[in-house]
Amino acid sequence: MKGFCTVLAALSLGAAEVSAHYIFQQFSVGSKKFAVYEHLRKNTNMNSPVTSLSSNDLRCNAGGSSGANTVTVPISAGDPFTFITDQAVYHQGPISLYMSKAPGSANDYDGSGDWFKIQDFGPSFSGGQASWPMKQSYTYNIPKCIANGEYLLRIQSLGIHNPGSTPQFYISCAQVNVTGATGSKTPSPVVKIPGAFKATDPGYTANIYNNFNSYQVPGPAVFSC
Ligand SMILES: *[C@@H]1O[C@H](CO)[C@@H](O)[C@H](O)[C@H]1NC(C)=O
Ligand SMILES: [Cu+2]
Repeated sequence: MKGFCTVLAALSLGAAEVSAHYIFQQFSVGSKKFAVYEHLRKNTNMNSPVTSLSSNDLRCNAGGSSGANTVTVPISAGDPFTFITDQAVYHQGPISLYMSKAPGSANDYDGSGDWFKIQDFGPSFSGGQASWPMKQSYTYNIPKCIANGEYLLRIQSLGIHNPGSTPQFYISCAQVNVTGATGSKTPSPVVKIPGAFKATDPGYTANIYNNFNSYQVPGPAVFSC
């Protein structure tokens, strides 16, 4: 896997400088783009993917268990936010967005509580070929019906480009303070991370190169208001 990625990176950069993986490192709220890692927890692994389904690093990546160096950003319910990478996502697979409410402040929250999924960016199919949403930015909106308060907002790119070897998780968490929400619904279904993903999930074991005509994104059903 390492070799494969290095070759890809070298090809795409065409230079001696070989970059690590794409990293979700920047966040914006509406059209306001913040400094790299200002509101995202910084990973300590150059975004070398998390591959263990039982690791706490699945929550907010290696180094992401603490928000001590991260500033929580206010966001109005219903407003758009964007996760931005340093270079476009280049591994095929789904992108998902999750939220988990901090019991107190987001800074102190390790992500051990309940998570709900608010969006999947999956493939589209045409003539037996899948097209994956591999981009440099992913935008969605904070649900209006959740409760106000501080949350971890998590993006996950699941790399399933090497069928037969372990799929890879590329993750970042933002810390957001939701205001103006109605609190009229309790998000469900919820899952724990780790725990949400199983080695038997069809969307985890899928072979994207062989008769690939449908896909079920791993994790819980998407919650919507
Ligand atoms: C979150 O918003 C509430 C309501 O405006 C405010 O009282 C609280 O201080 C905010 N928390 C942070 C970390 O900004
Ligand atoms: Cu890779």
